[in-house]
Amino acid sequence: MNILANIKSKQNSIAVLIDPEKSDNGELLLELLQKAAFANIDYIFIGGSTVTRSQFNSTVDFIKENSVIPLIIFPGSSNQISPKADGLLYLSLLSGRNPDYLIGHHVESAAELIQMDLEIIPTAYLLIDGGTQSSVAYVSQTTPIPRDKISIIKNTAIAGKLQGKKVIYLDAGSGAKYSVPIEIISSVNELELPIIIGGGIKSINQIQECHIAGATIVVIGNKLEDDSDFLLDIHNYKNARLLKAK
Ligand code: 1GP
Repeated sequence: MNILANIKSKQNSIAVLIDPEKSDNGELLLELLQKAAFANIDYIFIGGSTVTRSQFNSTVDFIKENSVIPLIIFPGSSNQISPKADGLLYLSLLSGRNPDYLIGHHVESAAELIQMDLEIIPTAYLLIDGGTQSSVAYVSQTTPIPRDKISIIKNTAIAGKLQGKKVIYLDAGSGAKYSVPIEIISSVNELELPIIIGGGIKSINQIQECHIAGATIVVIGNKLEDDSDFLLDIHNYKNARLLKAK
């Protein structure tokens, strides 16, 4: 499957984010994958801020053995790469000014990555203030863009588009108190690139608002760690949208 073509052709998608560091319980992970299949989840994202290579590889193996949902790497560092995944969000943390996350990790993994049969998706990654200090902000030692600075956010996304990024990921950070504001999504949507939204999404209402504002993929992480039955609500939401589209 061509992942980018699939992303472009499918609005109203939902991704489940799996952090290998928090997924050492095989039974729970299996249950999550089964519920994700039932909910018709479009993508599984895998990645985390502080994951070891062995944790990463064993979680990729487990997911691939137990799920057919496309697996996309959302890497926190250069060691989070695997040819067994279906695609990789090749993130440039454009909201920050830390060269390690703009080019450093990319150079570290380049020789290995180019040998892998893995679809690379150049992604403008923008951290937006979500009301708490996120792991990404702490680990990358960058400051998120304030949530009321819409023109800075839009200009950063435009710069990403001009650099050739194919996707824009707006992230309020895992466990954010406030998710990315709807006005920001609508404004960035004018660039006509697929938009991924994540961070602090905990309700169907939030998912729906993001989709209506133009989000192509909404990512759910934390909420499912506490309550995997939320996938049953997602199942109903997806079915209702499908019926409407008919
Ligand atoms: C964070 O976009 C993801 O990078 C998901 O955030 O864990 O808050 O859902 P949550």
